[in-house]
Amino acid sequence: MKEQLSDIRAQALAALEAAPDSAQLEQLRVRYLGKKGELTNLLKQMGQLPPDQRPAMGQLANEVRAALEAALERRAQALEQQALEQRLAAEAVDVTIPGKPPRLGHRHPMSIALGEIEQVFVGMGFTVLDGPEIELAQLNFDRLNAEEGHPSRDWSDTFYFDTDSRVMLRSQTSPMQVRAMDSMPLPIRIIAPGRVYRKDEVDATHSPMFHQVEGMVIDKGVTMADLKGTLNTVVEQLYGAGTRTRFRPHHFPFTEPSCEMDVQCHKCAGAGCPTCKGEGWIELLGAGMVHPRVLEMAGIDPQVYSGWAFGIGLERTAMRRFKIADLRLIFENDVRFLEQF
Ligand code: 2U9
Repeated sequence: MKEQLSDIRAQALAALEAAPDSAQLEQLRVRYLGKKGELTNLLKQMGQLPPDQRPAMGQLANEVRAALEAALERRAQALEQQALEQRLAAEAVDVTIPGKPPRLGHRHPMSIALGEIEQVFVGMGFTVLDGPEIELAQLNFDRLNAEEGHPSRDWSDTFYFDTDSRVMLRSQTSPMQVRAMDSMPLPIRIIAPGRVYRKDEVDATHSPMFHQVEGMVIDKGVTMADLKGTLNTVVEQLYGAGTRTRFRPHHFPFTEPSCEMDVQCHKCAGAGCPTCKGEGWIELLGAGMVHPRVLEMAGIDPQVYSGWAFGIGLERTAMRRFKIADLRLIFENDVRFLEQF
């Protein structure tokens, strides 16, 4: 029996040590230590031994059992460790692999052009205002001295929401200046950039949605000299010192007197070339002294206060600035176009 015990011990220890995985380890446990296992079976035969040999054999059997259990435990731990190492190796992240660089976007040319204009005006103490694109015709037309029957109010020019022409997509950002006059303390120095809408067919120079920047100053003693001085300064900051300008008389319902401002063609210095269509000058913006009736309607006394205002189309400015030939490119968002800025 002693021999049998040491055979089982030697066999079992060798088998346990070589068990390739936990399933086979479990099979070995059942085979040697289970209820019907080899060691258990042997112990059952202890009764047949002479009584004086039983204690020694019992002790030996217990030692074998303890040795097998310890070997089983060791092997189980080793297999567990092995499995963990395999998993760690398989799931390892190589932090030394270079990352994929994110594709950086580009600022849209309109956004660049607007940013430049805003920077100049903010530098002169103007506040930038933002406001609703769905407006009351009251603020878009009436309060700007374009009363019932004015051609710009026509259904063929304006996007109305209702049949009695009271709510519309703003056709200019001027209602923002009206809102400012109604809500801000005087003096006022503001610019109002944003989208405006007019019923135009799409082509290389027209779009039913485009952008304007309008601006307005209201204070005591403001004159046409302030208008010209300020706008000349803006032009010099945008187009370079010494850029020449000229002012031509014009008509707008909301300003009196009104004018248009041209800049001298940068290509030919006024001589006339294809860029300025032989004119020597390029039309830049419209402006004028805020109409006394517009001030009155806002509850501002035109005997005490006066103001000047201007409006500029942003797409045209951006197209000139970046030599963009077709307006539609600005709105199509083709990355091959946008990547160039
Ligand atoms: C108030 C009073 C006066 C805004 C002005 C213009 C002249 C002008 C055009 C430029 C090209 C529109 O985008 S465009 O088609 N605008 O020429 N706008 S003065 O005058 C105002 C605005 C608000 C209360």
